[in-house]
Amino acid sequence: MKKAKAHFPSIPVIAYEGVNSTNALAFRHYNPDEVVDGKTLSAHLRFSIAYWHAFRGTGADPFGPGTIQRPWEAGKDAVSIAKVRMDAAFEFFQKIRAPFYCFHDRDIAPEGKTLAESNKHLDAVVAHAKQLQKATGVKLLWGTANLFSNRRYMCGAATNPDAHVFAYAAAQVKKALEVTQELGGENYVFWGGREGYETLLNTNLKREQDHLARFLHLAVDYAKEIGFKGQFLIEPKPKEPTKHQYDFDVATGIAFLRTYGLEKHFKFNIETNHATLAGHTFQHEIEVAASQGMLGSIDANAGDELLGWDTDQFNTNVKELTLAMTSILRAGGLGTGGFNFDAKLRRPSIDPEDLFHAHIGGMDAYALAFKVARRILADGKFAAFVADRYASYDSGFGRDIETGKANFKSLEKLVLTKLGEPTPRSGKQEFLENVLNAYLHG
Ligand code: XLS
Ligand code: NI
Ligand code: NI
Repeated sequence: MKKAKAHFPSIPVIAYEGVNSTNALAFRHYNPDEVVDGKTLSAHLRFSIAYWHAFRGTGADPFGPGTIQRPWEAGKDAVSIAKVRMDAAFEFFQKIRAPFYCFHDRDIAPEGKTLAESNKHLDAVVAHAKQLQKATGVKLLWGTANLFSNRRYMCGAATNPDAHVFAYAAAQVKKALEVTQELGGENYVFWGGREGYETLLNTNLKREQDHLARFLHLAVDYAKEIGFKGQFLIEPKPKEPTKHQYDFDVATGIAFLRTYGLEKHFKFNIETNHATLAGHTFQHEIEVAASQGMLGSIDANAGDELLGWDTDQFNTNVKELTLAMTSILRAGGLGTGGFNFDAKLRRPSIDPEDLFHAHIGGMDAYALAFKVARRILADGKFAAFVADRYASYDSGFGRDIETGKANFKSLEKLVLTKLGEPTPRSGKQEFLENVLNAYLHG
């Protein structure tokens, strides 16, 4: 492959320089080559760049069009522009030291006038992506289909009241699965897009949920048919764009999958900002998924405490990330998943360099959280406290409760004849919060 022209000529490959570095274009905590437990940090963290934000985000908001203008967004036809943009993207992936990227079909190739034309565009750009992946070693963490931007999807895709739209969405996901497989994608994500509703005055909720489940079954069947081995992931979100999104949170997702017999085929892609929109912490959502062996991957970002929508900011809150990391590591990690920066630059952050500062901050925060979480788990102080708190279930009548040997009558007899009144024990929350702070701030 011929050497492409540099799109970020003034920016070097980002190096790890350690905590004392004052170089804004260096990592202070993330050393991709550092070996921890026989594996590099890069292999532990599996960072991924979200194509839609990093290379299709323009800073547009409801009050005005985009502010971010990239020099490579110029040329005659949309497919050629898409290829040059992709060259810039892969240069970025390499310079920021991200081993993975993620995309929606329509992020990487322009939609055509017909489905056949869209598929043709996609094939042309996927061939280019395949070459770039081979040349750089950057891999596809997951692919997905954009089933929410085009006006045909204004009332949903799989949950659209019009079966014609369901059929179109099915055709689009069929192709998205094929290209994800072609590019060696390790997962495939289903975020609900507009799968939800605005008002029950025009909506049959039960039928829409049945249709969503039918759609997911068709996807499972087709993946099997073509031999796609990637992990299927549901990405829950409670609201936005619709008022009531069907995949509200992880718990709702688990119930939905079990109701429709889909639970064997899916895990969860948990996004920090979606967790907070649902009124949960990031760690809560991780813990709920992990409790059922369904933790799949992370969309790494953050919301704003004062704003109630998906602001998709880069997360530099080491405390929040440390708590999340303890749950992820306790669950045995993310498997084929990774940490995908589903996060965008603020509207006034228009320099190409800002893309680097944003991701450096995110990667450093995660790497630091990873290290602190490992220390916390190795020390085992919280684990010992929790184990002791539940110790009454380890033997005697507590064990009988857990194993199903006790019943209401036997327990009543026990209380009346032997146990009497329980002695309350402190939960020691403030003490534990101080222990946590000592890990974070020394
Ligand atoms: C939107 C979602 C979206 C998914 C991929 O809120 O986070 O970006 O990650 O469709
Ligand atoms: Ni996301
Ligand atoms: Ni989101």
